[in-house]
Amino acid sequence: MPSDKTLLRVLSGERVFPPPVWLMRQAGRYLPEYRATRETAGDFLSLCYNPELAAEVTLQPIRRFGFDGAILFADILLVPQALGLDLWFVKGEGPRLSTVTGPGDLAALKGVDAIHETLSPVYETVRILSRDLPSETTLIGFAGAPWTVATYMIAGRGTPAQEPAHALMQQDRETFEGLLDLITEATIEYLSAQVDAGAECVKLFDSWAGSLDGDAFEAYSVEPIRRITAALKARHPGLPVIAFARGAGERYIGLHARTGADCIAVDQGVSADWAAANVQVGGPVQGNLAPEHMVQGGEGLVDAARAIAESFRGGPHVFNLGHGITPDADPDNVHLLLETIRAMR
Ligand code: 1CP
Repeated sequence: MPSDKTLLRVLSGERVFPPPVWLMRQAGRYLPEYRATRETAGDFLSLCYNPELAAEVTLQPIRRFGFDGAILFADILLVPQALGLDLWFVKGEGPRLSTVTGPGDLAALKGVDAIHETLSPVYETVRILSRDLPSETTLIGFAGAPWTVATYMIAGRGTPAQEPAHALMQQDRETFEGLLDLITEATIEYLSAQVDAGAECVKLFDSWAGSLDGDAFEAYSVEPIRRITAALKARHPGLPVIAFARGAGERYIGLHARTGADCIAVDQGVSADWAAANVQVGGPVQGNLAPEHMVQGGEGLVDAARAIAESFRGGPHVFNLGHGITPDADPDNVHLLLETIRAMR
């Protein structure tokens, strides 16, 4: 019997039209119910580590919009915390972490086996969701890809061009590569535990892949993603993996084969027509509406969304944004997007 989960069908290579839809950061500050639950939790990290409330905010956009995929509510920075770094959020600014800038800091991190102690509430969130989600909704687990996670661990915060991570790569390659290896191993264990708890596919977010060039892109974005994907598929045969190497540009070509991922998520830096011709030939793609449309709405949103669905309609496509929905997005525009895509024939 074919699955009623359209997202899983597309990830397995089937063409489904109109395509399944979900949005990066679909649970978040643009939703009043999210802001209320976060208030109840106290702060962002307390929300991430409270399984009942984290499951609640994951379900909120599913109830409101009926997306085809539900992404676990958590954050990519929980892994650094589980490895022993301090993590906190400064209101209006973003995350702060204690840093890894040399061999001593790397040696002081916890071993991979220790991560579950911190991360077990996340697995409980996944268990609640796999019980409570509608049967047609696919549960997506996720983690940051090693390069992106490393950029935060090295800089101690988000940085516009990831300079501190590039500097460590040049000045102390052994520490840099040791850190990437540790994150890679931890991510395999973390995602594997999410799958054991009920995640039906997983996504790796390499949000800062675009700042790596040439050989560094292959060595530090592609190769860790390939290792994680291979290890997960060995343990969980048939598990679909989505890889998002944001900013890859023309290096999206061939990325299915180079990473082993089932689906490549593309950002709005490449056109949908280009991605259909050059990336979708390798397998399913996800993307790539510019998030600004969710703020602006109107005919611009309708036209751009239709054009993207048309561009990708010849092959397997998961409709999504090119990056996360922003806090100033209007929830009514999300309704408009879903109506537009679901009315297509
Ligand atoms: O104030 C708040 O409520 C916190 C805002 C917020 C939210 C809603 C953060 C802080 N993280 C999240 C949730 C989150 N983060 C999800 C949950 C599920 C969903 O998509 O609905 C996911 C998948 C992430 C992933 C994430 N966190 C990424 C990768 C994707 C991307 O957007 O590029 C990154 C880079 C982070 C780090 C992070 N966490 C939060 C912020 C503000 C940031 C970016 C920090 C920076 O670089 O300055």
